[in-house]
Amino acid sequence: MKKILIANRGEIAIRVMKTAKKMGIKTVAVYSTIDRQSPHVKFADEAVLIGEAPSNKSYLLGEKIIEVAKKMHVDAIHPGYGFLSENADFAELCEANQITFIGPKSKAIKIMGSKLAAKEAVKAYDIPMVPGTDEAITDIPEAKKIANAIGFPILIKASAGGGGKGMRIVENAKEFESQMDRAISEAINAFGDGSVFIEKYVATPRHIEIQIMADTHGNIVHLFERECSIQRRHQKVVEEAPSSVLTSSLRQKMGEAAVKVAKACDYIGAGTVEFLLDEQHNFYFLEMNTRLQVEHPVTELVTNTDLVELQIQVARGETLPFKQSDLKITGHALELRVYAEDPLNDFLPSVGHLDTYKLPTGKGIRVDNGFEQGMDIPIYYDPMLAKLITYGNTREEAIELMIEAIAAYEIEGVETTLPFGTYVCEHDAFRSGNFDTHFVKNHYAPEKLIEQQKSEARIAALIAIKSHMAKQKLLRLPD
Ligand code: MV4
Repeated sequence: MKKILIANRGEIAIRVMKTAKKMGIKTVAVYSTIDRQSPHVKFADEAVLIGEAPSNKSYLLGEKIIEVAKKMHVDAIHPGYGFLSENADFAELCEANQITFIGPKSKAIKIMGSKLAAKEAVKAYDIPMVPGTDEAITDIPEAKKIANAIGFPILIKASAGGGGKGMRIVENAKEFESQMDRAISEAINAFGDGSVFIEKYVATPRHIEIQIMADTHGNIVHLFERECSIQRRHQKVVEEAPSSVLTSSLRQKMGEAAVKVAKACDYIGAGTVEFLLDEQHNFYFLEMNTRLQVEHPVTELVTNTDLVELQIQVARGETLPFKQSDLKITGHALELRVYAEDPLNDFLPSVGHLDTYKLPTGKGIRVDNGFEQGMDIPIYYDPMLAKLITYGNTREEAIELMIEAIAAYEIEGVETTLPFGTYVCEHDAFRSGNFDTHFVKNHYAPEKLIEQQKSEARIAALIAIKSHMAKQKLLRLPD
């Protein structure tokens, strides 16, 4: 593999190119008109304009990207996350054109893209799943009987959904029919597929996901968990590894279950198996993400691996360089997604100009960044500027370092989630490890952030006055 095309933009395109360069592989960037001057274009060895700013006129144009790949004689395409990364047709199109898709086979993408197909595939593997139905509901009265047997509240989920899209909570039997009608018509509208199923609603879960890696020789390992419960409307904001609630025995059980899920769909490459963990620490398989995830760096830091390098090695047909027993967790890593969103204004996108943009540096600090000072933030794409990642010997160390790194990160011109990161890191519920997927809803309000910022400003002022007075005293000492 001498040359790869990265079918993505921003921080992840750069992240992938860094590893490619380290491995002596040439890189080709693709870009839209608005991204002409973007860092990912400058970072690549070669770059090709593929279309207009809207994603469906550039980064989502699979055929156009294949055409560029052929013209540039690339051996493989890395899709990053989002865009074409979980598009089974695109994976197939790559292979049909003798270009390696750095990811799983289209069959695995297809299975996991359908929640019902995923349940069907893992059925024979003894994977714990939330009580519910495992076929599309066609008979509503029959489904209501099942719902009554499971007990309310229940959750209706769209088979074609995922990542929280197409879900509906039903509190009691009275609402069942009307909610079911709505869920089906929403699923038809959103996904063109009205298949829905029901599950018992797990009210206060943690979201724990397991990173897996599989080669083409039948070896599958897991690289332990990431705790992703700190999210807002299904958008993760803070992630960490390891989770402070898993015992080593639970970790091993969840890891083994994740490996079985990968086996069930003949998985190849890097993948993530999502679980819910309830208050009694029962875990349930939710879905599998068939891509490299945004939050992969926390796993890299605690396992001392390079997941992109492993993806490329596997895509070249190499055997995984380690066995399960070679892997262990060392230290603790935290990731904050730095979005150009205003935490004081309902996290609305705060697009604009980056008047000042300076990254924090230092031991234990990693920034996976896609932006630079002087840039405008395009309105067309996800407003994530960077990921701020810290690593320490302990969770406390990683949290303290995160607070320091946020303070050293200089951004002027747009509002960002940096202050929200400080808020989370200083919150007792987060620090104690005692939180669930409702953390933001339960513990965050803009007023609290303002209050925290005021009290920090007061403390800073007090420290300044104290040190000023101390100096005055020293100066006065001679009299
Ligand atoms: C659930 C659930 C409770 N009970 N399923 C949301 C994303 C998708 N992967 C599945 N999700 C959920 N499924 C049952 N049976 C709660 C969620 C959920 C959630 C899961 C992980 C992280 C954040 C979440 C936020 C709200 C709901």
